[in-house]
Amino acid sequence: MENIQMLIDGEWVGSEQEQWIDVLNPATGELITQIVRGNEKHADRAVEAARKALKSKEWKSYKPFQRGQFLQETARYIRENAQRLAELESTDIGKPSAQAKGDIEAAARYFEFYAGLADKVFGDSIPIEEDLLNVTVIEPIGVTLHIVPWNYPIQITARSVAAAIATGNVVIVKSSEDTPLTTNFLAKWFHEKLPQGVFQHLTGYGAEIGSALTSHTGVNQITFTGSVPTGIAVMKSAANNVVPVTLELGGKSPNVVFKDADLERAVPVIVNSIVQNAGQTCSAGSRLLVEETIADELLEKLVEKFKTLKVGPPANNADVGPIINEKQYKRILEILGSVDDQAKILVGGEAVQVEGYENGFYISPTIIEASDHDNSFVQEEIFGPVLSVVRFSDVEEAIELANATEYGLVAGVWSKDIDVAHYVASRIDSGQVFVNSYGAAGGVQMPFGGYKKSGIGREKSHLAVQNYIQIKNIAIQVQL
Ligand code: TXE
Repeated sequence: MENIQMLIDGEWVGSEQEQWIDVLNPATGELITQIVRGNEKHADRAVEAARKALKSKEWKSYKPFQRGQFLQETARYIRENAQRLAELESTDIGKPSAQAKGDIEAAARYFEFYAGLADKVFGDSIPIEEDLLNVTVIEPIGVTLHIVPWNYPIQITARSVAAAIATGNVVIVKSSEDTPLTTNFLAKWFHEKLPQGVFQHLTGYGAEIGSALTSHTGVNQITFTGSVPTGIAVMKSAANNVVPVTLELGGKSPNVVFKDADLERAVPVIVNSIVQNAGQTCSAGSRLLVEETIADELLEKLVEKFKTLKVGPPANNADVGPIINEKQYKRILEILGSVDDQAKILVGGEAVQVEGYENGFYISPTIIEASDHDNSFVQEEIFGPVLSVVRFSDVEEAIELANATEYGLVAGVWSKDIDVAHYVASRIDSGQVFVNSYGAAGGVQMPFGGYKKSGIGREKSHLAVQNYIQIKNIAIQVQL
């Protein structure tokens, strides 16, 4: 595959003089392509171009409904190219083809959803006194920076970029050093269709071009998805410039299963919630809290199911793909290697060698039962196909444990008793709670974001446009 160039100020940047970073296929360990190792100078140039584009007549003259039409066309373009985009996403991340296809459709849905909203974001008129016309006017916030991780690149790019363009902003995307392919594909479309500088795509290491961008005084808003420590660093940079952030920082999301739950219904959903994308999902159902009296029965069913899961590359039509890179792979294996007598591995727990793919980073789907909820397996985000289990004895304990981590992104509550389900759902500190289900294939219309260290602000849904607007109050005193 040809090398990937950055899109800055309407030009493709990536000459032989640049430094380059290898991008590997995690399923095979083979080189896919190279990306430019972007630096501070690239960041400066991109921000300058973005500021110019923001003020340009060309972009300002796009009416809201025309921005909506463009976003609709983008959704159509994504669907027309769904097969190719799914292949790129699968190659970049190693995710099974069916999951990659689901990601592409979700990306199209984001563009479609915000297309519909583009001309429906408006202010108020506020009655204050006679002959004073007081109105709020909605303006774009300006230059928006989108720092995207490697686990769902096209979905995460789409959800914030679509909302930002719908509201008339300009956009700089810094894709992950591991997964530039689908954003590069979209960059070519934006390059063709939008005025110069409205959409720019930068590549490189987070600590280099990423941090040059987050600390840049010309950036007006930052949307970041990634780890807690990096999120904190991004927020500190933003604070120096008094710039708002939207942070989505992952979790240790529980499925809470009560004794009257329909286990036939729950088991496949719980399994999918942790093995999807090899557990590398911010909203993964990585914690299972189960009522003591049904724990053995549920765990037996889960172990049985885990044993049937096929681990391997997309080419083998596997259920569980590889871990994204060697660093993450080693980290997960180290965590699994540290199991002591406070925890027991019920299934999995080891590296998997896949014939013909010996350089890929495969780990078997794993269930660990811990005797104590304070155990690090239960507290920390492992970001692999690892389900941590703890038993509880009653409703109050279930709620206490569900809330006993520093995260609060998503939760699932499983019970046929509506009183129990609603009582628990309303007491869990979590941005989303699903009852007798978990996840919603992208959940485009549902507000998504974290309590506690899972983040700040909400993405997806109609609420996300709030991240990308400024409100100006105009008061007109009338006198004749
Ligand atoms: O994350 P980082 P990493 C969690 C998950 C995982 C851990 C580490 O637990 O095991 O994070 O993954 C860019 N300024 N999640 O190291 O460092 C970087 O280039 C600006 C959860 O990959 O947070 C990449 O594009 N940007 C998560 C992105 O930040 C910086 C998804 C994420 O990298 C930067 C991914 C800096 N100083 C990991 N440093 C989720 N919430 O879904 C890095 N980046």
